[in-house]
Amino acid sequence: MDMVHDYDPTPLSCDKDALKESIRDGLIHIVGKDPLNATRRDWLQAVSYAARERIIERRMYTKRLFNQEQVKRVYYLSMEYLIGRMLVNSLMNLGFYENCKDALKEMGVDLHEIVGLESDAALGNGGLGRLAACILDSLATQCLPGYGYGIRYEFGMFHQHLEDGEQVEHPDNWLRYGNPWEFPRPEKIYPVHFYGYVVEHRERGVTRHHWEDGEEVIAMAYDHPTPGFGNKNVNNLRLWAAKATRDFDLDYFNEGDYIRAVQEKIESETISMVLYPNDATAVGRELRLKQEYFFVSASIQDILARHLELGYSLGELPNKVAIQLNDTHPAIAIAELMRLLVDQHHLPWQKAWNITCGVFSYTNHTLMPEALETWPVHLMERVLPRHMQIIYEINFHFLNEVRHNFPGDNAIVQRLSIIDESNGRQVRMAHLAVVGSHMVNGVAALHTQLLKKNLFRDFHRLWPERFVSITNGITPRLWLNQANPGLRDLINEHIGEDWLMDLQQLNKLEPLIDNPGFRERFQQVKRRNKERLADMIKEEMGLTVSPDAMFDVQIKRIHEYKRQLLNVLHIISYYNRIRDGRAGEQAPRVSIFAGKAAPSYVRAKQIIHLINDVADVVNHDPMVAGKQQVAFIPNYDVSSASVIIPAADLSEQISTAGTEASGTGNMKLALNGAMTIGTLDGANIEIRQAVGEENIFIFGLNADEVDHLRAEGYRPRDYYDSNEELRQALDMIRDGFFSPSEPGRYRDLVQNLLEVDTFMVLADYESYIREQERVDELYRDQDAWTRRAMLNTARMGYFSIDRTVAEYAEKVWGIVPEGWN
Ligand code: T68
Repeated sequence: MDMVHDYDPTPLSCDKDALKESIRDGLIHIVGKDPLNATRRDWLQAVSYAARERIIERRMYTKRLFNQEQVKRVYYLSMEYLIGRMLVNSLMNLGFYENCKDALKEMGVDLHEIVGLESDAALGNGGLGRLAACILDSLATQCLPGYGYGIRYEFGMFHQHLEDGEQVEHPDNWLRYGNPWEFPRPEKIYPVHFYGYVVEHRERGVTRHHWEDGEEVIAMAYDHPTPGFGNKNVNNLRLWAAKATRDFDLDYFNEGDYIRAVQEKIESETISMVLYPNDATAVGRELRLKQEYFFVSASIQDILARHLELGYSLGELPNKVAIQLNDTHPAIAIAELMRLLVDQHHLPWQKAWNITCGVFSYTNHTLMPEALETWPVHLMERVLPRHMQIIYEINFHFLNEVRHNFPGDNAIVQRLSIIDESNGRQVRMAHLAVVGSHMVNGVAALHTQLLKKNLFRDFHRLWPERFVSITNGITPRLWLNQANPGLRDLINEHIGEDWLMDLQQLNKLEPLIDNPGFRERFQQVKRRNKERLADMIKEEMGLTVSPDAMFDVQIKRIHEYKRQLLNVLHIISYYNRIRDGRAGEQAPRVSIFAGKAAPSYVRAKQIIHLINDVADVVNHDPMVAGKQQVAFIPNYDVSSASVIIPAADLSEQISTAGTEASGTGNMKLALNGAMTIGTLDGANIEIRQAVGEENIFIFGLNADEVDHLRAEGYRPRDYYDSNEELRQALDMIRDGFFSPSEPGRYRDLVQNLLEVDTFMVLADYESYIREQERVDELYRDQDAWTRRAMLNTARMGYFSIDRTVAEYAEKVWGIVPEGWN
């Protein structure tokens, strides 16, 4: 037989006529439709296939090159990827968006009209999942050999509907129409084991462990090639779907108990059925632990198989493989790699441990106690009995090291232990992650400082060199180039396109702020973006908002620490000022919210309800007509973010200092020329440094002041007693002014603010209101405002995800670009 491995196709042409032919062929031969009566969705499928054919060719070459060059690879392990729509991204990254648009046009199809039919790939909750997607874009764009691993959830992030102002969740059946961007790999399958027990036996003087009985599920790979921008590099995101072992068992067909076999199939396949919609809280459910182990085990098996297939030895793992843990969700990977090295490959413990620590590193995304994952020892023992033993052994060696370093200090041993004995015996996944990694990073400067000072204080004493700060970033390809074509074109006209790969180039815009023509164009772009958003609000909610007003935007998950309530208190106070004739000459404002609440987070859902109740009153009050409006845009996702962000004038980043690890929405909004009002929290601090103090509105307590106030005994009621406007706003909420049909609706919410107020909303109220007055004043001078907004865009270069990823590559992964262009 002929050798097939040097088969080389002629790369498909990307010119207009070739694309036209591909699209037409795809429509007929893949989608199976007659062009004469194809629907818009059929065309969408056909175009997607035309892009897919070209992506996969490049993927093949990239893979060949990486193998040939014997590169070191980084594997990003993440439970979440918040990708959004793929078509425009693919066309732009591949560089034939325009050709494709023209090709379609000649066939009577408008590309703009079909892109909106694609479902968002919403396999994530919020910032953590979106960061993973931005990192994949950057790895491919920078020709870095980086691969994502995750779960192919059948149902992603729920769809949020509003019914009478309340959030109602609907399932996200994103695969309903098929997914042209994935390649199922039925041959890439790995068994994943749960439950059972461990048997020990001696073999030539060593104890061996066998994990026996229990259940087995098959993980099957689905590949999602991820093209880089401006090059021909295509990396891969491999997502695992759970399949019943029976599917792969021929006996299945000959078996009597057919119904039971099918039931088992359903039970196994539940593992990858649905994304847990919780952000910033840990889920203690067995299914969640099984999801985590399921994708981790398949990924580690796959990584080892590739490593060995390429002819490397296990000892070379740290030279050829880096694995990044996106938070602790995949931290069980540390125990899994140890299990495979020790139990299957029979490496001695210490050798296996050195390899493991050399491979892993861990990104922490939160300090909040409720978000720190711990698993009850009894649960871990039942579901993953061998891993529990391995964790004990890791802990044993680790605690010996601790005792050696801190002789006689028993308290530190307890504090550092991977097992928390104080709380019904729990495995602390963050401790496992730190112990098994050679690098641990926070996601912004303040966050890393606080990690060292609080959560990982003792670890930092033990291993100071293990901790680094790597500030998050965002991809300018999506968040400026695609989302804001008006601003993109304006920028390109003046400084060219180099900023797409080197965002620092945006500083070349700085001198243009003194150019009145440019300022006017910048304003016009913002205006058109606001009109586009106003159209969306009209279409989705039936609300007419005026693009003349300031668009004051808070878009993010609904959470107490993010303090949507502080924003609401300002809205109510402003409303009262207008009604009492105390407002003076204020600029009209539209307060825009969007965001989902975890379905089980009662207080967050109540906050959504309150925002909508306030909106209802404000939007119907003739006394404030033309001066104030409130809009809660339902179902916030990557696609709606791409419309809202370019239209924002003001960006609300108002979390209690010390609670938001970084934030990335803050970066997207500032990059698109919104001014920030924010606390000294997360990356806001670095944004202030980058854009300059005059170009950002900072208010409120800083992280130290929050600590001190808490330590000396915070008394929220004092603020209520001493500030009349605050008192009036809170009384209105409490007494049912915004919920006349149910006056007691928010009584407990207000009560909680007065008595507990964990996130110090009342303490920051006054300073927030004052800063909002400064915002208003500046906004009324449109020219001055535009200058500052432009400086925000010009100075956000640092927050490119390419800078972030380059830092990981250098400081953590030890990988270098391997390019072909
Ligand atoms: C976010 N975390 C941080 N978590 O809140 C944000 N949590 O400050 C930061 O910018 C971002 O990560 C990226 O670093 C999250 O989004 C989650 O979504 C999450 C999901 C499951 C469990 C816990």
